[in-house]
Amino acid sequence: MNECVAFIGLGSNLEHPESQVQRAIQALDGLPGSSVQAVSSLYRSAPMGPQDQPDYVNAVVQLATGLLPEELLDQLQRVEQVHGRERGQHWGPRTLDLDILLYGDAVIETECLQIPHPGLAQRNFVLYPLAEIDDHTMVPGLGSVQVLLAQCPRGDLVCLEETAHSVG
Ligand code: 5RU
Ligand code: CA
Ligand code: CA
Repeated sequence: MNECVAFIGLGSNLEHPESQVQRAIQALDGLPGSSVQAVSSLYRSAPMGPQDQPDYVNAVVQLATGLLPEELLDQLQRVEQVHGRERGQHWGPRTLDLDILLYGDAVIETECLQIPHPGLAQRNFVLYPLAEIDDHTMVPGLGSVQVLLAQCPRGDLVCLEETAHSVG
């Protein structure tokens, strides 16, 4: 199979965010033709964008997958549904948000999918956990995670537990 390494951003700020994220990591490992290769620590931070919502818990996983980007997106949206995600206000609170941050070195811009994820370089809650897994990873068009991280203030980001680890 033609396997690819993708990085997935996880976020939750409703209904026990830490357990939502932990369960989602298991769900990602269970996706067809996919396995989780590394998991970052969990991080807590105040909401960026609309502020009238609870703090978020975020993490990043490295996923080896045989799914194509569109297939992976479809699967991630299913997992969000299973976790009771309701489509409410744009950028509003959610039980689970799963974003494809990177898919190999692919650059994709369609109606439904933008890879690399457009907010990646500005979002501390994405860059810090991503760098924990592999700060040499290249973001197409932008450079290494390490360099982006050096330009991104840590802000109020709190690491809940140093739990980053490789799997297998
Ligand atoms: C505007 C700026 C809108 C940054 C969004 C999360 C953004 C969030 C999250 C934290 C959103 C998109 N804040 N705000 N973690 N998602 N801390 O996952 F990210 S809405
Ligand atoms: Ca999303
Ligand atoms: Ca998001």
